[in-house]
Amino acid sequence: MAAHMKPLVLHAHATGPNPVKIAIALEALNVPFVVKSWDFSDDPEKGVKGTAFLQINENGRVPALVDPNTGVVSWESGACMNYIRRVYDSGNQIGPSGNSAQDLVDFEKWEYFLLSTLGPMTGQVNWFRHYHPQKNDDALQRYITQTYRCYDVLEGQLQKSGGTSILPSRITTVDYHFEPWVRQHSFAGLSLDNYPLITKWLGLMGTREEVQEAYCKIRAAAGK
Ligand SMILES: N[C@@H](CCC(=O)N[C@@H](CS)C(=O)NCC(=O)O)C(=O)O
Repeated sequence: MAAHMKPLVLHAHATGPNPVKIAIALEALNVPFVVKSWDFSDDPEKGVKGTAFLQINENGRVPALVDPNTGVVSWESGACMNYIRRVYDSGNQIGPSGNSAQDLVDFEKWEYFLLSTLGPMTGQVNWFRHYHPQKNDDALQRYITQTYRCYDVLEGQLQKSGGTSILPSRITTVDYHFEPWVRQHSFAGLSLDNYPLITKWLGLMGTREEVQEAYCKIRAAAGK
């Protein structure tokens, strides 16, 4: 990256999975960035539902990514990731490895599967397990079943690479999207015992420098 580049600002949370994906991608591309950590309150200065943060993202959720080099502000992890790829991955290090119509669809379908299904289903497990004020076992069970169904689909896909990457060709942002959600399985009370390839893939992801650095920066910004 050019030495004169100003660091991007990644708005994040101490433990929320979605900002982690963006930190991993920025690390992979050596794009300089700083992390600003928020809590989930409506505190005007510190919370994602407070006035300061709502000026960055009117949806009141992290990640948000501010790029002082271009003036672009993005939010929704899918949009942040696509922005990073368009602007900072001109050598295509982390995008789809092939250029055929099928390669591009394969890449997008796995990203969308995480963004629309595995991530939100896991999020609902977390909600009904940890935060919902009334006990609701039916809802909890529904989302547990749906998340395990997603794990079944992912386990099947990982057979194509022997558990080394979600797209068989190489590690891409698809892996970065999945990593923090799958890593939080135990917080959601979910087990990987029936998923040997997911277990292998998660172990390999955890050894990667861009992943380790991303978690370090997000934790440090939150004072953890
Ligand atoms: N679909 C959004 C989800 C963003 C999201 O839900 N972020 C969580 C943290 S991982 C959040 O900010 N939660 C705050 C809240 O629920 O109020 C994305 O992919 O970025």
